[in-house]
Amino acid sequence: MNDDYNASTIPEAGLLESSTVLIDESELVSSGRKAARRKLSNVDKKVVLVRANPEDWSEADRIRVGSPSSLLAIASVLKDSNVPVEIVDFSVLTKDEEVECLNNLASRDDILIVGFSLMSVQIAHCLRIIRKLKERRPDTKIIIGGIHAVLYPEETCQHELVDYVCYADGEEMMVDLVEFLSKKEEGYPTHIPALLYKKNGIVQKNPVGELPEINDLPYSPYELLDLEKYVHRSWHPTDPTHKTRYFDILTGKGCPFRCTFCINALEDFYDREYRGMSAERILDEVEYLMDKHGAQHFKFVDELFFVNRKRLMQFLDLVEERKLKFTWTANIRADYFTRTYVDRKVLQRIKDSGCVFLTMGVESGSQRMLDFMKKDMKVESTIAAAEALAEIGVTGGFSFMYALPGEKNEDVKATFKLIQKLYEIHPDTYIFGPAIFRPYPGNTLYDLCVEKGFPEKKNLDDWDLMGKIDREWGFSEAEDYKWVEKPRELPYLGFYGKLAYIGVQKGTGIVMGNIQRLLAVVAKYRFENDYYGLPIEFFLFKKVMPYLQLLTWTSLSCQNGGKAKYSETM
Ligand code: B12
Ligand code: SF4
Repeated sequence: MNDDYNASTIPEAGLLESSTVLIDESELVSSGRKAARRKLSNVDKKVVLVRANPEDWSEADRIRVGSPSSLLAIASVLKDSNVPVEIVDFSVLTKDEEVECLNNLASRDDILIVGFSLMSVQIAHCLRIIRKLKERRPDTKIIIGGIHAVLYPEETCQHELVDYVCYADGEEMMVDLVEFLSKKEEGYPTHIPALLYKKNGIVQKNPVGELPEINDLPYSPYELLDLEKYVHRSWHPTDPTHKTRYFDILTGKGCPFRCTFCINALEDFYDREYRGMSAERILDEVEYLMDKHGAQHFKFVDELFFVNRKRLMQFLDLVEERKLKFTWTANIRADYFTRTYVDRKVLQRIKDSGCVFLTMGVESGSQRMLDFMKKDMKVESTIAAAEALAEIGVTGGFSFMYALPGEKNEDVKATFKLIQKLYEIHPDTYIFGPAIFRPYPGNTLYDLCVEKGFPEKKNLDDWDLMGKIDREWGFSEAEDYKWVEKPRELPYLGFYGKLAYIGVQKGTGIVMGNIQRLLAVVAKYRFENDYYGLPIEFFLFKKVMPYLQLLTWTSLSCQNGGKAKYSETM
């Protein structure tokens, strides 16, 4: 292995090395072997797996959506066990297609069970789909899995329209459930791990059981998707010239860090353990997708692709050995750019292996706020990351948020100053946000927000916010941000800060770019003087933006919730 630790010239910054979490190689499963999976016979009805649409997604968002990785994982094992399975992804359907698809689903009598993978923003749409299905066919069995079910298993199962809930990995348990339902035996599925069900109206919860070996999972069955709807994407968020044949791959789960706004900080969330595929298994799937589907670009959607350095080095060695030619993007932490982790030499190898874009959650330019959210990161680490990326010539993506409890105006200003600096260091930088922080359930920061008066949602129906979710605030409204002095001004703060400091991002159209340049001077004055009286520029943009958005993606058009946009990059 070519791994010279000391050859670097990378500057050290602050706590860089101490915050890097290395995972022992023994925690990785050995190689790309396939488990001998049991085959079910006589399953004559289908499993339909559904991704509902987040309510705040526009038609423009839909053309950028990644593949439904959780459903693909469940489908891969069902398929391997001879269970007929379909995936219906409402995220890529137009409004008209959606109506037709729903009517079609509700009229079918060949469905054994319908499964949803649920994020909190998808609940409103999911409930509408289930209602329609149950209205037409009350016997349709419904199972809910996904992150919301993991966070709120009992509350989800209590819902009258829900029959089953899976609150951990669902690949193997779904096969057990299909077997149980197909046999039409009396009794309850007491033997199926990670499952909740109702017995005489009372929710029952089975233990999690053993989690499946991640390396043993079959490849994602992309052929179950209407593939052409996903693969024509640019790896750059605003620059369409980087359009390529784009595939999402998940190569590991979990993260050992403890950022208080993230679900991974929950102690009982899979024990915060990282489970990663071997480099060999990853590249076997990469090669398979290149051969079978003509894949050219891969986004490793893991929250932290780089958490295991040994795997990273094996990955780089194998790409070279196999002479593979593809491009890729992944999430990294800014404090990984150190002499002992990703030094210049390793970064050069990363670039040579096809990496074009590295994204990282920076969150804030204020050290006080970084410490508050237990990011375990120094502001200097982000500067060092931008310097390293600039030197090697890889595009950097940095995401930010604001409006956290305890945050002051000067903290937000520090964030924008940092953004300005990142551009100076590395002009080929993309900034996600800064967006208003969305308190998603399942982490300690959310609990703090609730303590401060953020309205808590107690059951699935409380999340049924159809028509009330917007891109600015997510599922909240200004009044919910009790910890902010003038919450109604939050959108202005972000808007004018972006105009003043982010500048015109790559790929922005000429018209839009010139409008932004013109308004930057006014924006700077407003932002620096905290003056947001008569924000006509803001309203003008909001009116004009939807039309301009059709022409191009711009930094200002990406004004959705902080956590939401952030989560795409981490
Ligand atoms: C990859 C990813 C994406 C991908 C793909 C999303 C998808 N699957 O549809 C993309 C980039 C498209 C994406 C987008 C968004 N994401 Co996202 N994403 C992730 C990430 C990093 C990994 C999820 C994943 O695929 N894991 C791999 C699979 C195999 O594992 P899994 O999801 O844990 O699923 C297992 C079990 O939960 C269970 N299971 C899951 N579904 C089902 C269904 C059934 C029927 C059964 C039986 C079991 C089951 O079995 C699975 C296999 O073991 C998570 C972070 C995380 N830790 O989960 C965030 C995360 C899920 N995303 C999040 C958010 C907010 C979003 C967005 C709303 C952001 C936005 N506004 O743009 C969008 C919504 C997109 C959409 N159209 O649905 C939040 C959700 C928070 C919440 N409370 O809901 C998370 C948790 C990030 C975070 N830290 O906050 N995301
Ligand atoms: S924000 Fe990123 S680094 Fe922090 S715990 Fe979540 S996934 Fe890990």
